[in-house]
Amino acid sequence: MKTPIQLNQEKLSEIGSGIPVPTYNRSDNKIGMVHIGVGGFHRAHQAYYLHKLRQLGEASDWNICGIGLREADSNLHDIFKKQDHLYTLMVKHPDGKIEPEVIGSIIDFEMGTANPESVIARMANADTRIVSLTITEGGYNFNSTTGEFNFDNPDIQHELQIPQDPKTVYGFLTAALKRRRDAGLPAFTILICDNIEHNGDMARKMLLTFANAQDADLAEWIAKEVCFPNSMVDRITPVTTKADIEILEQTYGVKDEWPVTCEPYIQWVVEDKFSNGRPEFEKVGVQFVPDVGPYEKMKLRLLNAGHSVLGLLGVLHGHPTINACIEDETFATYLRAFMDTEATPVLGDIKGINLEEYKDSLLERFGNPNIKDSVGRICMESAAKLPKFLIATIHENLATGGSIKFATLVIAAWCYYSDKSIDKHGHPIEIVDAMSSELHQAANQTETDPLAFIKQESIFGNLIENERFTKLYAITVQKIYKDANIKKYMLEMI
Ligand code: CS2
Repeated sequence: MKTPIQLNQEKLSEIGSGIPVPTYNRSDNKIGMVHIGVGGFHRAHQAYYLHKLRQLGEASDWNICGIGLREADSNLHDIFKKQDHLYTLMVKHPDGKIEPEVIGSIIDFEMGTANPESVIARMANADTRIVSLTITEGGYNFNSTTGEFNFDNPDIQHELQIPQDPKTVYGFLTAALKRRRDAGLPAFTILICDNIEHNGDMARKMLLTFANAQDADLAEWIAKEVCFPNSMVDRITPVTTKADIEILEQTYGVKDEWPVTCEPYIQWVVEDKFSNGRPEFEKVGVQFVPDVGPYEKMKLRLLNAGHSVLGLLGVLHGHPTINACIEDETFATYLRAFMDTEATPVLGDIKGINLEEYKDSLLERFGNPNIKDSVGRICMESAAKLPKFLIATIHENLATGGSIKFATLVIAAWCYYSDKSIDKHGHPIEIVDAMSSELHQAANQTETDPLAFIKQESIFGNLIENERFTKLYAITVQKIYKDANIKKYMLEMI
């Protein structure tokens, strides 16, 4: 085997013809977008769309500067430094084919933890016209049930007292916007790319609440000047594995310490309201619409909820991946039954979309055998995800008298998982959740109080007061605690 080529700007021309590389100039260009939270998803989605646009010879003013606000981001920072912010996107097709492409649209990366002043200056720079975010569903610092901003967070308290030393997105955004206002510069757009219904409206409400506590005049200026388009984002992006890095080295001769893998499907639907211009993303397939609401609800309640249904039931059964779940007929049938009888009836009217086709396509995407999306990734941070993905559907079905049994089994499985951290074979499961100790504590009381888990108000709201739900949940959770034979209980329902 030849020595693999280290991915960086200088070596780009040595990369073989099997891998397309950026053909645009990356050195002499402006940064127009600052992105907070450069995980795999951002690199497979927004950065990919911009790369496509740049390959067309356009958008040279819109390059991305990534920002890391967590210590853990310094790993990517160091790798990006070696690789001149280049990385490989490996698109994995269901037939086993892999399409790698080197992406060049991110041209800088800064750590907010190391140098907050430099990050504020970057956002306040006249060239920056959009600040976009993927900081995960749990990153927005609000209570899932009440929707209210959480002022108890010590980082929020810190930045309210010392605005020049921001810690969270709220501190950084207000510091930068204040500087722009004081300099007479136009505001940037705040573009949220996380899986939250009305994500732009939510971010607007949170930022204004925070800004108001800091400086009421600034809050007023932000309310008037900053646009927060809602957006629906979609591309399944599994966690990169060592095997992916090896395939890239051995089959394609490229040494990239952190490539990103994803499915072929990609979608981005955005409301066309921007404070200070935007790239012509429509040229590369982004849909601009007046109201993104129906698209986001459909995606969250079918795709994301569908993932959680498979993930939480699958992890207890011992399925390692989402595609392994779909290969199991019981899981595929159960998922479709959940979608048809519980998720779809409360979706309302989604004009112009054939929901049957959409659901068929989801089963196909989940079944992509080459993707190997681990159930572990899906179960991560369930406390932040499930209120929006699944629990909202239960609430709505309770209000309309609709079916709740498929979703209830998932909640009961989540309780068992949070309590025991083992699958039905007794194999340990690693739980990654900001609320893992609260979840464990509540779940751990199930044997004496079967309803203990759903008493967590910040996750379940007032579900505990609904007798129809509590009766079914109590029976279901007690069954699972008997033998954890999740498949048996799934089969009883389909
Ligand atoms: C997943 C999403 O986080 C999750 O549980 O459902 O990451 C999903 O893969 C993406 O939203 C797909 O667009």
